[in-house]
Parts: sequence; C-alpha cells; structure tokens
Amino acid sequence: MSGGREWGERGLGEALARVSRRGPRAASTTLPPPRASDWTGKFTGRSPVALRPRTEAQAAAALARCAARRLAVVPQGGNTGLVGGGVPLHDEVVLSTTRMVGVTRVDAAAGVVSARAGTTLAALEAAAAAAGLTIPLDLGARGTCAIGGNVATNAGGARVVRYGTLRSTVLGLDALLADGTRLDLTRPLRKDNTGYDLKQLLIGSEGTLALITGVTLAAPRATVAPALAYLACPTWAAVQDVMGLARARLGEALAAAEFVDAASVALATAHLSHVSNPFPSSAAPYFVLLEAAGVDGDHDAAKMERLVGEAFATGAAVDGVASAAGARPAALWALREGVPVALRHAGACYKYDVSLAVADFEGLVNECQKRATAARGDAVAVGYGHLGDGNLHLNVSHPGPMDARVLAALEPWVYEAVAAARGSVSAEHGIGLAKASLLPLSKPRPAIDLMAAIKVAFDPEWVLNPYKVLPADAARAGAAGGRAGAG
Ligand code: FAD
Ligand code: 2HG
Ligand code: ZN
Repeated sequence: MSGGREWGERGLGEALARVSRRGPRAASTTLPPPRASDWTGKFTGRSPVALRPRTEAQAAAALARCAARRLAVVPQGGNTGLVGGGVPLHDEVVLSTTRMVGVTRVDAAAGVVSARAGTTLAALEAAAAAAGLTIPLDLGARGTCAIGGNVATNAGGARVVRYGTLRSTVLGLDALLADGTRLDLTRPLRKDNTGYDLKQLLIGSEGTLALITGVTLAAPRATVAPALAYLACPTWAAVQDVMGLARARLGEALAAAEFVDAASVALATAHLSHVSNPFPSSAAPYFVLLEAAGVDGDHDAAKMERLVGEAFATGAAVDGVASAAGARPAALWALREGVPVALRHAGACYKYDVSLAVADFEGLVNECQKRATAARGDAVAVGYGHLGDGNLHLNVSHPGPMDARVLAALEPWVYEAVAAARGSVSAEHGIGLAKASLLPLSKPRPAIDLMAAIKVAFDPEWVLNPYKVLPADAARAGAAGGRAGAG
C-alpha cells in the first residue's frame, strides 16, 4: 500500500497509536499529494498521517499525544506556502487546520474581526465586507490559504504598501504550545505595553513555535470604488518615477503598487486563457499597476487621472489605461496575479522572493537572465512584484524539468548578490525548508543563536516543524541544548 491516511477527530487516537507503535520512521505508508507536497511541486516529503481536528480541544489533545510520544508535527493550513514550510519531510505528523474554520467575531464599530485558524482568507474578507470592513491582507492564494497560515508566514501581498505587514494589524492570537498547552494572547488591544510581545514572535514563526488556532485582526473600513491605472514604462528609471508620483499624488489613497515586466506578461498570456495583454503591441519593458482607494471614489479617480496625465507628460509612461471609479477591474489584477500561476504551468521554475532597493531590481533581473541564458538558451528570467514594498519576485522559467546547470548558474549567486546589496533573501514568503541554510545571509550569528534559544523556550523537545527555518547547525545545537536543559 502506498497511500497514507487522513484522520478526523474520531480516528485520532487510533492513528497516533499506530504511528507510535511502529515508530514514525518504520511507517510503511506516506500521504499522497497534496499534503506531503507543496503547491509548486518542488518539495515532497513523507508522512504516514494527517490529523484534521475540528476543535481546539482536539488539536490540543493531538499535540499532547504527539509530544508524549516525541512525534514531530508539521502544522499545515492551506498548503499554499512557497518555501516548503508546511511539507512533512521525515515522517512527521501533519496537523492540518482545514476543519478548524469559522469567523467568530465581526465588530464593525471597533474595526475588529476574529477567525479560527483554518478559515480561508477569502471567507474572512467576505465576512468583513458584509459588515463594511476589509481585511488588511490580500494575495492571489486567497481562496485556499488559511488565516492561521497567513499569520504563521507573516504574509505580505498587495496591501502592504497601505496597511503594512500583518505584524502591524494582528491584535490577538490564540495558540497551542508543542505539548498542547493553550497560550491565550487574545485580548484585542491596540495598545498593550506589558513586556515582551509573544504574539509578535508567533507571527512569521512558520509553525516552529506553536500552532496558531485563532486570529484577531484590526480590520479597517472597506474603501469605496477603487480606481486603477496600468501604465507602460519605457525604462526602469521611469518605473521609479511613476512610483514617486503615486506616493506624492495619491497619498493615503494609495492601495496597491505592483509591477510586471514584459517577460512576465508574455508568460501569463501564453499560459493562462483568462489573462490578456492590455497593450499587445507595446514594446515597453515594464508595466505598473496602481490602485487608489479612499472614502470618496470620484475624488480618487480624479487623482488617478491627474497622475496618469502627469506620467504621460513627463515621459514616465508611454501607454496607459485608467479605470474610472468602479469595481476592482478584474482583468488587470488577473494579469498580475496570474504570473506565479503561469510559471507553475510553464515547466521548471527557480523562485526568488527578495527585498532590495528598487533601483537595483533591473540590474539583478538582467544579470540573472544573462546567467540563465549561458546555462540554457530557453531559460527566461521574469521580474515582477510588490513595487511599493521593494519586494522583487525574480523567477527563472524553462520548459521541462529542473536543470542542474541552470540551478548552478543561479545559486548561490543570486542570494549572495542580494546579501551584498544588504537585501533580504526572503521578503515575504518566509524561510521554511527552502532557505534555512541561507538564514546567515540575512541575519547575524548572534541573532540566529537567539532564534534557536527562543525555539527551545517554546518547544524544548524540538517537535514542532523541526527541519524548518533554522539552519541545521543552529538546529542541532538548539535541539541538543533544549533536551539537556529539559533534563
Ligand atoms: P501553509 O502553506 O499551510 O503553511 C505555511 C507555513 O505556516 C508552514 O511553515 C506551516 O507549518 C505554517 N503554518 C500553517 N498554519 C499554521 C498554524 N495554524 N499555526 C502555526 N503554523 C502554521 N505569500 C505572500 O506573502 N504574498 C503573496 O502575494 C503571495 N501570493 C501567493 C500567490 C499564490 C498563487 C500562491 C500559491 C502563494 C502565494 N503566497 C504569497 C504564499 C502563501 O500563500 C502564503 O505564504 C500564505 O500565507 C500561506 O498560508 P497557508 O495557509 O497556505 O499556509
Ligand atoms: C505574488 O506576489 C506571490 O504573486 C507569488 O508572492 C510570487 O511565486 C512568486 O514568485
Ligand atoms: Zn508576492
């Protein structure tokens, strides 16, 4: 038999008893995708069992039983993560939140919403919208990713330019420690200076410190009638000029500032039938997507139109469309959000999610293209991302399976180049499995040692997502120290 099993709450005891009777490594079965693989298909591991508790009490019981048997556990939400953080590697138990769903509070007057961890981002946005609020986070995986997973990854997305990252909008968290003990950090206070902020440690901890079971967010009033502009820019300097104009002219109404390059547009239109190119004959190398959304739609649309006029007048844009105030124009967002989906269809994909000075984006993509082409003639480098946040999504794509020559041409060069520019090797997707060994490029050694010490404080037996985030040497030292300390 090749397929592992998924167990609901009734099978929990039996499932764990089986795994521990055989010992996790002796398990002869492994779960089929999607639970043992990630969305990109790049990371595949092994797990004999996925637990899908329906209640927090069942999740706590599952954790307690796993801890008692020293079984490693991988928390999993929607499994849309892009760095392999939710993938079991060596027979860890998968603890999925997909049944722990439901919006538990929508307080329009206070601007606060709460939900259980497995609630999808789309479901949370729908509940907030019904009360005239909006969720300060939006990303292409909204229909599948879970709010617990979003917080665990400190997900970025298209609204950071306006609302900041989740760190600034999470008001409360409910969580379970590795042994099932509840950590109640749920007081939804906007101000709370009572010492160390443990909830901030859990945000972005990628399942290594605790299982997040509930999330409370500050939800701003829904804005009305976003106005959109899509501008074709003749140079990278022009892109930066448009960004400057957007900040200056849209001010607080600026709701999104994204960019795609011509290679991204070609890829998305080639692979996705629902995506079209607004300027099929344009020779422009870059396109900027701006959204303005405030409290007065007509005013925002007027500001956007003035911005577009100014961009044309200064030569920062050579083509453009500006939508009047109205529904969020789906076609332009489909183009931008379609790029990672098209990359998944196109064949092999080498994915780099980095932060660096916007001025340096073009040079990095061009150098990447040179290196990729030298390794393989049909490899294409595409650059797109969150312009307003200094977050470049640099991907290299070619038909067929991954090619060791391309990989060798790109890594570690790309990460070293980002580190040399004092950028971050992970802007928004996290560290997970993919980048654990790269952490020293973005964090000094004392910081990594402190991270390992924090891991031990939360999870002395090192059973929560043990192969993720920390580099192997820090993990080994931390795990050994933790066990010794735990006596
Ligand atoms: P999972 O993939 O299930 O898990 C991710 C990590 O969090 C793992 O380490 C897991 O162990 C941990 N985890 C999950 N749930 C919990 C929990 N309840 N408690 C503790 N740990 C937990 N990301 C961005 O930042 N910005 C984007 O714009 C963006 N766009 C995307 C577009 C597409 C098409 C796709 C496929 C992905 C995109 N992502 C983006 C990546 C991904 O959607 C985010 O990282 C998302 O927050 C992951 O949520 P999830 O529920 O799928 O988590
Ligand atoms: C996006 O912004 C996502 O579209 C995915 O963060 C980026 O896969 C990528 O490169
Ligand atoms: Zn992104």
